[in-house]
Amino acid sequence: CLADNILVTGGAGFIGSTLVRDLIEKGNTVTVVDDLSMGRLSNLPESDQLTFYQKSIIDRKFMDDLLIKHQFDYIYLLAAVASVADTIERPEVTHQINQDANLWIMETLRRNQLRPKKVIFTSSAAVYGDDPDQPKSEHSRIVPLSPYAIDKFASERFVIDYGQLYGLNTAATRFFNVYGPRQNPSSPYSGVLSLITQRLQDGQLFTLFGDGTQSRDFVYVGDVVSALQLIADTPDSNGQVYNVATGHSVSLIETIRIFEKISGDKLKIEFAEQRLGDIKRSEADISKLQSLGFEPKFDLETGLRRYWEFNQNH
Ligand code: UD2
Repeated sequence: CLADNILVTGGAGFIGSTLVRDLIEKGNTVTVVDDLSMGRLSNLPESDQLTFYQKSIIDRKFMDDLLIKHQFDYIYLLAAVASVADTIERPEVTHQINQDANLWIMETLRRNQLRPKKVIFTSSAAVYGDDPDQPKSEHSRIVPLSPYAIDKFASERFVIDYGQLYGLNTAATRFFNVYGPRQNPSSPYSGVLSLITQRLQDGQLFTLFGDGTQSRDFVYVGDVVSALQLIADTPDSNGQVYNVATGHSVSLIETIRIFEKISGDKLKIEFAEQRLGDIKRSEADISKLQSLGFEPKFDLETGLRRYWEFNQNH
């Protein structure tokens, strides 16, 4: 998709900014809307191909004007309150961001007969809840257990059904545990690998909730960004939802061991009670994404090494 005109909501965040950087390197023109609640301006590159608006996606007038003015070729919907805990604290406020704002964007496209080549909504493995069946395929049971998961699932359906009902090209992704450079470790609910990285660097105590045998399908952000663009560029993805992961889960203890090997440091661990609602194991079946030609390029060790080296240099 050379030299396309692309919108990324949440483009200053961890995953969004990695996508934006890649899209710009490929010669595209990119517009980012981000309220900088979790994202950072410093995540974004200096580029005359980039336009940045510090705005919330709940600003309907702003989003209308933007969508009508720019007539984007591709729209990536990444803006969200990404902390599950935050959505449990403030369900109504976060609902406006995680669901209503996305619905409004689809409405604006419909009412103005705007026809991007693809609209991609980014959802989460949270929609699978704590159902113990593993690995999770896109047909697995949906068990949303938090406002976050409910809004993610509803937005997925809205975006995909708008495609079917009103002739828009849409698709959705369900991210598993994404990690890598620029992940923000500022909240206790930030991705565990960003917290471990920080603890390895500052020598402080890392609190491990549970016994460390819980496992996750950790996927490197570079692979996530490749998957997003593959889905955007594949006509067959219309109306489809895809797990984005590696297809392999690794226990937290094993992950820490790999990280210690890479960093050459020993992580200081204190054990604490397992987190309420914590899932024992999370692993994806990625065969649907593989059928589009996707293969993850970074196994956990390779990805962690990249992540570690990035942090040493920044
Ligand atoms: C992930 C998503 C979350 C939601 C959920 C759905 C991230 C960052 N979070 O939560 O948004 O989609 O999946 O299932 O991707 N842990 C510690 N110490 C810490 C922090 C975490 O031991 O300081 C443990 C935690 O209890 C869990 C594991 O590490 O067992 C992973 O935690 P996480 O918050 O990175 O991700 P997860 O899978 O709970």
